[in-house]
Amino acid sequence: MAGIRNIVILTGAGVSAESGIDTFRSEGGLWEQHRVEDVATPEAFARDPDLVLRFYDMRRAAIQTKQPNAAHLALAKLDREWKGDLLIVTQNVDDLHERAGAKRVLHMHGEHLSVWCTACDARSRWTGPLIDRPACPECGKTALRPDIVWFGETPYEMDAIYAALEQADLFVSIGTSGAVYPAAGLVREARQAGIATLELNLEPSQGTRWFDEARHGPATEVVPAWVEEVLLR
Ligand code: BV8
Repeated sequence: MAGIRNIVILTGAGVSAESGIDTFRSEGGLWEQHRVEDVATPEAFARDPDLVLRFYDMRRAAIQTKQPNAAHLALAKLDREWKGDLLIVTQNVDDLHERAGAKRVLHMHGEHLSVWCTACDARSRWTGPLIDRPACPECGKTALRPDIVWFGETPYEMDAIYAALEQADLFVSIGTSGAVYPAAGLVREARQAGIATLELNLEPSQGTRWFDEARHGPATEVVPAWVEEVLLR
């Protein structure tokens, strides 16, 4: 890890798996229980808003009963102690990185605990259900939707992500299958920029060949071990 100053970390559902939050593409995962086209696209929301709202109401409630795991806590420790730049770009829509104490976190696919008013564009923190069409706290209209980036929608803060990548010396991908773009393409951007790349995942991801190094195992084991190593460098 010599010469590493600035780190960009990409996390996916695998970092929250051991906290009891369903991943998407594993056995019995979310996309086995629900078709993406039925619950995670703007067209689905227009076609059957109740189905989509119930899907997100269930998940929003579920994450509030879960706790951060050792991987979240290790990344929060790295965030606290790392003297250089560090950005945790998460595809996850849970708040476990923040509840573990991480500060430099960017949710590129939105957040369960945020709602977006399609009437006034305001985002508000929200912990309850949306199925009963509550009024927007800002404008009072009943036009709230999950503040989640659905398929076909543009991920949040891509400019900030690419800017952080330009300054990075190390790109670490943790707990993601590498199935969804543009997140899955970040490792290629990193590699083309000559940045060192490391994959920490339960098993080889779809993009594993793009990584200089890959360590496979449960996040609660491989992530704390890596954090200790990089803090000792
Ligand atoms: C975009 C919110 C343009 C929803 C998500 C046709 C039409 C329209 C678009 C497309 C199209 N074809 C392709 C696209 C692009 C599309 C895409 O990539 N589709 C894929 C399926 C081919 N992407 C988009 O539409 C994106 N928008 O492209 O806009 C654009 C492009 C560039 C710049 C500007 C604009 C929007 C994508 C966002 C979709 N929303 N989430 C919700 O949460 O309900 S994506 C969803 O999948 C999750 O957010 C997650 O982020 C993402 C990836 O899943 P993972 O996190 O990787 O989870 P997964 O289950 O797949 O894998 C878990 C991994 O963990 C596994 O590898 C497993 O081994 C590992 N693991 C498990 N347990 C552990 C573990 N690892 C360690 N320890 C463990 N214990």
